[in-house]
Amino acid sequence: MTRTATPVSLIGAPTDVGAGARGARLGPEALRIAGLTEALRGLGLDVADRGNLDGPPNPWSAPVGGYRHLDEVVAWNRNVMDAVAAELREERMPILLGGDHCLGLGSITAVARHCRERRKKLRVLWLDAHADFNTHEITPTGNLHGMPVACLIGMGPPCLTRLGGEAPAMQVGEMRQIGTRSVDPGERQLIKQLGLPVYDMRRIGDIGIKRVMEEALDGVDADTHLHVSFDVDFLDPSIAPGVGTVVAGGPNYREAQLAMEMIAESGCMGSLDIVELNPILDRDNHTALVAIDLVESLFGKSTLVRA
Ligand code: NNH
Ligand code: MN
Ligand code: MN
Ligand code: MN
Repeated sequence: MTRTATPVSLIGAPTDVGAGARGARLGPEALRIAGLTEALRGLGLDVADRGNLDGPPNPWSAPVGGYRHLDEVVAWNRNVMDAVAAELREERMPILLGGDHCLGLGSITAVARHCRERRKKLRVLWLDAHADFNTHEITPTGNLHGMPVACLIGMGPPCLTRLGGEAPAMQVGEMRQIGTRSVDPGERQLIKQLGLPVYDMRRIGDIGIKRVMEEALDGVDADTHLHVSFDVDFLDPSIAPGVGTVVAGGPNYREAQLAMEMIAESGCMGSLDIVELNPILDRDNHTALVAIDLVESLFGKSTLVRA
C-alpha cells in the first residue's frame, strides 16, 4: 500500500496545571531534546514544529469546589483546542506534546468537532494506567488530569464540557481504554454504570495485547478518525519512570510496541497526544527516548522493516 503520509504538526503545551506533581510542563522540551522531530523526519514524514502554546502559570494552590486550578485548566485547554483545530483544518495531523493529561480534553474536543464536520466516525484510544474518569464529586485529589474523560462525555463543569460548543463532545462508546490498572472507587462505579469500554491489565493478561488491540480497533475503517491519547504512565515504570503517577504492572516494551504497530497498520491515526512525561522525575531523559521510540512504531517504523 502506498499512501502519501499526512504531514504532522507538533504543538507544545508546557503546563502541569492539571497534575498533582510539577514537571510535566517540561515535557515538550524533553521530547524535542530527545529528538522527536528528527525521528519522525527519519520515517519520511513532513514535520512542522509549531513551538509552544502560551497559558497561565501553575498557581500550585488547593482545590476549590473539588477542582484544582480550574480557570488555568480552562485557559490551557482553550488554547490547545484552537491549535489542534487549526492543524486539522489544514489536513495536517496534530501531535500534542503535553503537558499533563487534562489537555486531552481540548485536543479531543477539537478532534470530535472535526469528525462531525467531516462526517467521520471517531475512535479514541486512551492508553493510560488511569481511567481519568473522575468528577468533582468523586475525585480523591481534585486534580483535573484525572477528569478529562468524564468531561468529554459531558460530566463536569460547563466551562470544560462545553469547551467546543454543545456538550457532550463525544460518546462513551467512541472510546476504548487500554492498560488501565489504577481506578478510583467512584470511577469504578461510573465505568460500570455508563459502560465505558475498558481493556485493563487484567484483560491484557487474560487474552493478550494482540487480541485486545484487534478488539479495540474493531470497526475502524477508512471513514474513521483514530485519535490516540498516549499517557506515558501507560507503560510499565521499569521502562518509563519519568511520569508523575507511576503504577506498577503496566505493558512491557514489546507489548506496548505491538499495540503501536497495530495502530499504525490500521492506517487511520489522525491525531495524537503525548502527555504526562515528567523529566524532573526521570533519569537522563530516558523516558522521553522510550516514548519517541514507541511513537516511531505508531508511525509504522516496524511495518517499514517488514515491508
Ligand atoms: N485517579 C487519580 C486522580 O484522579 C490520578 C490520575 N492521574 C493520572 N491520570 N496521571 O492519568 O487524581
Ligand atoms: Mn481529517
Ligand atoms: Mn491520563
Ligand atoms: Mn495516567
